[in-house]
Amino acid sequence: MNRFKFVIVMIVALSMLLSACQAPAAAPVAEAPAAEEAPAAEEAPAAEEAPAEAVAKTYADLTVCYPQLGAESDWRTANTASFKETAEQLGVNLIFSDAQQKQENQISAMRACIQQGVDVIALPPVVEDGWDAVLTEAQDEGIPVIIVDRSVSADKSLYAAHIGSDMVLEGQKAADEMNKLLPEGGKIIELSGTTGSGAAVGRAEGFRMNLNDNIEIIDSQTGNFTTAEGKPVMEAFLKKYAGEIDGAFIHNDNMAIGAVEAMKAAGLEPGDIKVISVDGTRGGFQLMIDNWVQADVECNPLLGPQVMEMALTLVNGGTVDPETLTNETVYYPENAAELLPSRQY
Ligand code: GYE
Repeated sequence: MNRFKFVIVMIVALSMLLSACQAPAAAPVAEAPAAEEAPAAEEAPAAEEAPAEAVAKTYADLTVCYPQLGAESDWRTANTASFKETAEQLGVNLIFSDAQQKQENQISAMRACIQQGVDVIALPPVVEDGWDAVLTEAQDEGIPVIIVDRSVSADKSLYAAHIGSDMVLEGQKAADEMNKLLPEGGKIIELSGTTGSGAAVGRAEGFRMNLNDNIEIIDSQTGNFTTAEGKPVMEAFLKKYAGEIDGAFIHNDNMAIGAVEAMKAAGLEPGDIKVISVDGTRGGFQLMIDNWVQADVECNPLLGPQVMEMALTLVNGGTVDPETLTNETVYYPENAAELLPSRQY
């Protein structure tokens, strides 16, 4: 090998040696950031999850205020029982009160709950109007309010959600039944629920939407959803319109019970006046079995589980459906006896 060849060989050997030395050096440099990134990426979500898990409330941490509107009907009794039983089963601390159908009592019960710093207020409003001030007070304190059963006229931004029945739809269903019972038309009376309540307003509206033109509502009075007040109203109707009444739309089963007492006292027979009632309570089923009521539009009071679930979602910062309407049907005398034993209210 001459000198020139020797130099070439040495250069090639040296450059091979250099690149061989560089390769392992380059590898760790390239890997290093990846190795650093990996644990960082894994740690990040864990660090975020930890505090969320630590503050997530369970039913046992929850205090729910339920300023019930009253005890006017079997529907209401079942609704109260649903809330109390659900709270007990889940371990929720329930602050319950009975406003005896007075809005001012419901408002002061709500204020007491706000002062106490409850987690959630579930409000079954006796009437639609007049809630803006107290809803604003709850909102200012960061207490979410779920409107239960009847609706409010307040702006939707003042409460988290509404869970309850579609009262307008119930009225429409009642009218459809009346149309079937009086195909030739006729004169009917309406025994309505508490004046200004979402239930009475919605049912009256829906009923008028669907009622045939040949059926005339000759009178409408409130019986405040109670048997005690429904009975004298029906007595007065029967006196005033003796022999004229073909049908009655009665906004709940308890008033229907009172109205039937009045009809019996006036010497009427089942079916002389076609009666459509609302609720589907055991009392209503019994009136169907005895043929005094020809159809009962279901209104479901068992709202406790849904409301508690929503309350928990709200305190944990979750989003909820602003409007949850209950699925309901219509019951008839034909299978009332068969269904009565399985009725829960
Ligand atoms: O129909 C009646 C009760 O608001 C849906 O109130 C409720 C009504 C129910 O007194 O029986």
